[in-house]
Order: sequence, then C-alpha cells, then structure tokens
Amino acid sequence: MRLITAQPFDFEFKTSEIALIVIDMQRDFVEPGGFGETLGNDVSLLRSIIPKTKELLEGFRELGLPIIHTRECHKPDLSDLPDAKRDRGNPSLRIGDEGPMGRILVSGEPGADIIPELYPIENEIVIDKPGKGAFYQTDLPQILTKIGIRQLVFAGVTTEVCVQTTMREANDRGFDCILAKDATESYFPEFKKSAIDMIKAQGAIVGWVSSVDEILDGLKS
Ligand code: C5J
Repeated sequence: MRLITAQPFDFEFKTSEIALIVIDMQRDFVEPGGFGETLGNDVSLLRSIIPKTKELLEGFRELGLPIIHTRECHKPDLSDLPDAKRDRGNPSLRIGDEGPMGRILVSGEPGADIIPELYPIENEIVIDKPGKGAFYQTDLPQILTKIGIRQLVFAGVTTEVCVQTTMREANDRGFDCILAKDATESYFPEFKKSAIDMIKAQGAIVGWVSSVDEILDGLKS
C-alpha cells in the first residue's frame, strides 16, 4: 500500500492510476492586465504559489507521471459563452473584449495561455474548458479513462472556484482527489481556507488535502 500524508487521513494511491491536474494557471488570472485584475483582484496573491506549483510539476515530470493542464477560455466566436457568464459582475473588461494581453479569456490569445513559468512540455495534456469545472463540455473524462487514471492531484487557481468545482465534478465521477494546499490560491484568503475546510470535512467528503512536499515524498517513497 502506498500512502501520501494528508488530511483528514492518509491518501492511499496506485502509481499507475494517479495524475496531476493544474487548473487555469493562465496569464489572464495571474498577471496584471488580465481578467482577474479587471474584476478588481490583486493578482500578486496568486503569483505566490508559482514556485511550489513548479516543484510539484517538476516532481511529476521526474517520475514520468501524467500531467494535465487546464485553461478557462472560449472560442473566438464566443459561441460557448453563455450571456449569463459574460454579463455577470462588473469587470472593467468582459470576456471577449480586447485587453492588454489580447481578447480576455479567448482561446489562442496570449492572456488565455498558461504562464511561462509553468508552461506545458511535450506530451502533457492541455484541456480548454468553457466552464469553471474541467469535466463540463470537454474531453477530460474520456482522456482519463483512456490513460487509466482514477486518482487526481490538484493544483492551480482559484481554490474555491475552478479548483473546487473540478474536484467536486471528479469526486462525483468516482475519482479520489487530493489538493496541494501550497500550490493553490484564491484572491480571497478566507475563501481558500473555507474551501479547504469544506473539501476535507466529513471524512474527505470532496477529497484530501496535503502539501507539495508531502505529496512528492509519498510518490517518491
Ligand atoms: C475564476 C478560475 N475564478 N479559474 N476562474 O473565474 O477559478
């Protein structure tokens, strides 16, 4: 039995069934001038997890384990953008508008791409998703089935939105999910804390929570 030290109890895993999923580490969320900032957020908080997320990514690369990156973005004609999503809130720029890094959250634009520090390398899977959850309107379920993955290590942003939504989607589909707490962040520290508390509550009702070091120690032991 192989174990990762985690809360609320140790996470049992099989090397042949585990993958890393890095959620939405895109310039639009993490760099000044992107969607996150147009919503009035301070992006420096999100940038603080880049070094630990890079360590996790590099650990998975060294071990030769599968890696999936997601990007929240829409088709250039915005046919996959519901009015309800476009019109929500009061950002200075809406999805599809021209910003300093190209059209906000539009596929193929510089802002929608993954930050250079965590850029995918050859053979890593990249999923473009129009929703907050990575299972909605994407090929992710079929890809995971094809490569035999039943357990997912989560990193990325933001903890309580796209990370938690995707963890819940995966949990409902029978995946074991574990979140690297120092490789995820929110624009709102109190929301990150609450999301982590919710995930691990009631005997891991959504999943487990651990740290990058504990996850890598467990995988390498
Ligand atoms: C948000 C995300 N927060 N990636 N997206 O709109 O969490």
